[in-house]
Amino acid sequence: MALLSYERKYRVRGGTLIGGDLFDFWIGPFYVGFFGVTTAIFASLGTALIFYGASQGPTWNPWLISINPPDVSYGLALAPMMDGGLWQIITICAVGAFCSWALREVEICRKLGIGYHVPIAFSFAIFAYVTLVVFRPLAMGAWGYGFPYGIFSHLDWVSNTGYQYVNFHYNPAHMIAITFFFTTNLALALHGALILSAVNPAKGETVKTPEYEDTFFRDFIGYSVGTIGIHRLGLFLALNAGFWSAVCIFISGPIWAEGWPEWWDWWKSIPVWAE
Ligand code: UQ2
Repeated sequence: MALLSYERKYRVRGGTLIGGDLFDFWIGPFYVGFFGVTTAIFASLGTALIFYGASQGPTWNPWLISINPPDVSYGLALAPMMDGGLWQIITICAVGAFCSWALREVEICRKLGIGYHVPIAFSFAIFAYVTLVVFRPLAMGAWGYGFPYGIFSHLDWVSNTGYQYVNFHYNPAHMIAITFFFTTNLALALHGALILSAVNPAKGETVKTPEYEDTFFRDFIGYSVGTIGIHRLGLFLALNAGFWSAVCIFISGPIWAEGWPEWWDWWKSIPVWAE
């Protein structure tokens, strides 16, 4: 079915979670929905506040603009607007926009009668962000532990936070997260290359079927994970990368407040070789 006639068939009422038929319409190619409206409101307000904060700051250099969280001395209280309050409201707008975006995906899935894999996947990214700016600051007792909204400033935050735990590469959850990021990269490189090798042939050659893809890997390593399997594997690897990233930063501070290299001292005190 051609895409345009298919769109006519699926662009029907229903599937909304809230608001009934009220926001059940499209603007051009974009589905709106209640959560399209809330996304637009949160995103516009958040963006406007970032520009307002920038206008009150010392620079318009896009690399150096930074909206900073309050000082840790404010704890979990609301801070004055120019002293971290803006960061707090912008964080609420960001979480509101991201969650609205995920729920808009859910409504589109319901309209189409497809699974919720895409919004579930996106929710892992939201979870990682919320861990950084909400869960970990809550667990540590101050909004000041969130990261600043600026290009260079957030890089400085990552660097400083890492060195606070001496060598972040000794963080076991960080090790797991990195391993998942790398393996995600390997899987997508293999998959992208394999698909192109079969369906984007040289001039004069024909497009090859999935049997060729399977056979390549059977000949090569004696195993093919399969055409659905590679997508299950890819989703599994990518979600774990995001999940363990959230774990690795959450345990730094609330669970383990010393340097990560020292964490491995348990290894030296295993009775077999410890005196
Ligand atoms: C595969 C397959 C695909 C693929 C890929 C493989 C036909 C089109 C890439 C090969 C992948 C394997 C063997 C798993 C590798 C494991 C890790 C952890 C990277 O067999 O089926 O479908 O795209």
